[in-house]
Amino acid sequence: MSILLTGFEPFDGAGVNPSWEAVCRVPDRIAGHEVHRLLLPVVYGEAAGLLREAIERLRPEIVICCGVAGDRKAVTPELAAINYRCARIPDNAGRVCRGEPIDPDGPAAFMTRLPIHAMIDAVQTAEIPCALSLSAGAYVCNDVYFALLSAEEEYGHRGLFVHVPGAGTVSSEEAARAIALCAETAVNS
Ligand code: PCA
Repeated sequence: MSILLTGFEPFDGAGVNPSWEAVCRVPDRIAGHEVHRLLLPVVYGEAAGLLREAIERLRPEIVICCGVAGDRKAVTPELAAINYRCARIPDNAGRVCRGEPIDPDGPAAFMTRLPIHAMIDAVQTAEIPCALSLSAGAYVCNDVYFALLSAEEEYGHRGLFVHVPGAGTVSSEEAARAIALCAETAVNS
C-alpha cells in the first residue's frame, strides 16, 4: 500500500505555506507503507490536474491533501468538497472566481469515504487540537479536494483533505504528527 500526501505553495503574499512545511516533516514510511509527497500550486484547475497525474502514476491507496486555513485554531479534517469556486482573493495565476461550478456536469458535493471521526479521535488522543470541518471552502483547497474525491471511482484510492492552522497555533511538528496519525488510521481501516 502507498500513501500520497500533498501540500500547497504559499499564496496571498505569504512566504511559506504551513501545509507543505508539515507534509515535509511526515516520516517516509507510515505503518510500513511508503509515503510520496507532492507540492501543488495554488491555481484553480492546475493543482487538481497535477494531483490526478500523480494518482495515475503512483496509484496510492490513501491520499491526504493538506492546505492551510489561517483563521482556524485546530487541525481540521474536511468532510466534504463542494462543486463550487468562490473566493475573495485571486489564485496564484491571478484568477478570481466569484461563484461558478468546478464541473458543470458533476454532483453538488462529494464526502470522504475515510473514517474521519476515528482520525479526529486519534489526533485528539495525541493532544493535538483537532476538530471536524464540514466544508473545505470554495477556494483552491476545495478545488483539489473535489478532484481528489471525484477521481476515487476511477483509481480506487480513498482521500481526505486536512486544513492545518496558520503558523503559531500548532507547530509544524504537531501538524505533521496529526497528518501521520490520520494516514495511520486510514491504512488500518
Ligand atoms: N489554503 C487555501 C489554498 C491553498 C492553501 O493552503 C485554501 O484553503 O483554499
